[in-house]
Amino acid sequence: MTRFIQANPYAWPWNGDLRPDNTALVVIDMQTDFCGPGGYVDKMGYDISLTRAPIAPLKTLMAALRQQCYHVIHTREGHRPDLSDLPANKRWRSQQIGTNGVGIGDAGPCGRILVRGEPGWEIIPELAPLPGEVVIDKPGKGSFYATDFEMVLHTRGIRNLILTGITTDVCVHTTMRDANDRGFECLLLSDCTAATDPGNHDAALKMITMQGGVFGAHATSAAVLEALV
Ligand code: C5J
Repeated sequence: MTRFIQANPYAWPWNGDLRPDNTALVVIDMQTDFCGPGGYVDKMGYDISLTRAPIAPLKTLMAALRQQCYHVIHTREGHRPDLSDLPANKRWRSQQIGTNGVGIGDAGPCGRILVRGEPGWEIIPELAPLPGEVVIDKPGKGSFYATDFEMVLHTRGIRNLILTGITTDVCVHTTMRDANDRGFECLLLSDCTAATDPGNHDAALKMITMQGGVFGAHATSAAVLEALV
């Protein structure tokens, strides 16, 4: 039996082979530092109502997919407390905007910014992983670089990735592009992702639709629920 989700620019996945055991919901970086008051994005002066917008639809979707036994995998961007995995240029750039020189690794209202173990680095309670769900800790924007994400996907026989989280144009897109190059079939959910700039979110969606779906496709969480639940 084949099964498809209504998506743009094609009904997803390409081959209709959509099952709980070969498909994962990937929830990227829903951490206080990216969407909570006093976190990194808030400190930079961006509007966190934008990055908080995916929380409600994602919560509904996660509950529905968990009930159907789909894989749920979470990621967290963050660095070791000694900052030995933080490139100097990444740190320097993070200190340039709106933060009065306070950037990644420095103390902020939610602890040291994007440092593993600090309150701001934690996944927000509304979307907390359940015991047994895989959490990938990544030092970069993409979920594959310097992590065991690909090994987990292969070990579990996962071929299809439903990508959600923040931010659309940075960590979600980087992960999608990299996953696509590795042969995974990717779907990005427009209402379960967000950027710090709405124009960038829209542009990131449009990019996906080029060349017949250059990195995969995008859809809404409603389309997923309609097809799978
Ligand atoms: C950023 C992310 N934007 N999770 N990280 O720095 O997208």
